[in-house]
Amino acid sequence: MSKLLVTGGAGFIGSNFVHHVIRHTDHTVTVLDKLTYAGNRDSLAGLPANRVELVVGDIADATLVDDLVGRVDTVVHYAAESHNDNSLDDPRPFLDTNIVGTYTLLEAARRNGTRFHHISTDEVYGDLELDDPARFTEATPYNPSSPYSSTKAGSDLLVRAWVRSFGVQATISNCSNNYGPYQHVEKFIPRQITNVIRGIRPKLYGAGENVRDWIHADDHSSAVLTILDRGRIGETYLIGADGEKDNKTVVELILSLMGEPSDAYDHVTDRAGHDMRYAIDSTKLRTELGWVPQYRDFEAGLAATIDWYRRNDAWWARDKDGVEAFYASKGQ
Ligand code: NAD
Ligand code: TDX
Repeated sequence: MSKLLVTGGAGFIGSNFVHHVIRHTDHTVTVLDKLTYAGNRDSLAGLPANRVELVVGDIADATLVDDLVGRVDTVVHYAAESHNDNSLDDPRPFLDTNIVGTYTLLEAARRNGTRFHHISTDEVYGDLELDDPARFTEATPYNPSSPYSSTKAGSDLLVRAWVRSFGVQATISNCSNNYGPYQHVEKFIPRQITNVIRGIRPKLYGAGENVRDWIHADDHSSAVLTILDRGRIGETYLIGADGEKDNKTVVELILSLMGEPSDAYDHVTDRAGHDMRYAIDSTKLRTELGWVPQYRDFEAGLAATIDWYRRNDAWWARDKDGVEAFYASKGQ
């Protein structure tokens, strides 16, 4: 049994990880989360109080972080400003949380000798052409495009430097696009599902040819547990489940699963600097650590996600109007 500190555990992937840990291990979890617009304490509702504690605070608060890190065996660092569109509007919080926050956690892990796992994204590698046979591997050079992905790249490099210079016991994972329950309605899949529920037409940026490599959040969680169990210190592991789909295909699938005509969507203003394609080669994680994804049927996973949003209107309704007003102001 281990004591975990999960930063950002009230966000989308962090809360899915906390649910996964409670279901599949006997670890206890302290969540450190600032509860920004993206954090929601209701995402942790129903979890056992003797195993999950929520501390509301900032990962850049050195005193708080040092105290919490000193009380656990392992830090799993999910907290971040995570949305590309927001980073184009106001990059500053991305620097504060993704760079300074990660630095603050690393210093605490260094002082306390605590095992550290850093959660990152495939976006640090930039993008691929649609017809490129290549996929990202651990050896792909960093080439981030947006303020979001550049701050995630910076945070990854800080982790590598703290391993090399100070001997911090850290691993890194870079995962592809996640879908599943508890994802904020600003993101692509929940935005379109909740649009259809509200009678709003889904909104596709540009031509909708951009490709994302979808993985269920629960598979991301099992991969992270595998790395915590068997990962080699100082190593990076790419996490992906061979789920490449273009955005147009995903919107059309959402519409048809929800009983609407599959062409009932609008093309809107494209994202500035919009990455064309992400694709992960997760051979290292699969062959060295023996990880296998469980959600192999995207359509079934998407149908279950649609069902979750239909049943949990109260979880997302508070955010919907504000998000749509923000996008409308940008012609999106
Ligand atoms: P999210 O925006 O849903 O959640 C982020 C959480 O971090 C929120 O609960 C928020 O309140 C918290 N937070 C933000 N700033 C904080 C601060 N200064 N101190 C403490 N807590 C703070 O994000 P997500 O989609 O769940 O992403 C989680 C992590 O996974 C991020 O590091 C992201 O880069 C990475 N990632 C995401 C995806 C994806 O598809 N969403 C894919 C690969 C990697
Ligand atoms: O309304 C929309 N219409 C649309 O066409 C929105 C919100 C998005 N899109 C497109 C943009 C992307 O090509 O859909 C794709 C997915 O968009 P997002 O959900 O914003 O995700 P993305 O920018 O790919 O980044 C996500 O995956 C990698 C997460 O938000 C990041 O945190 C993670 O690092």
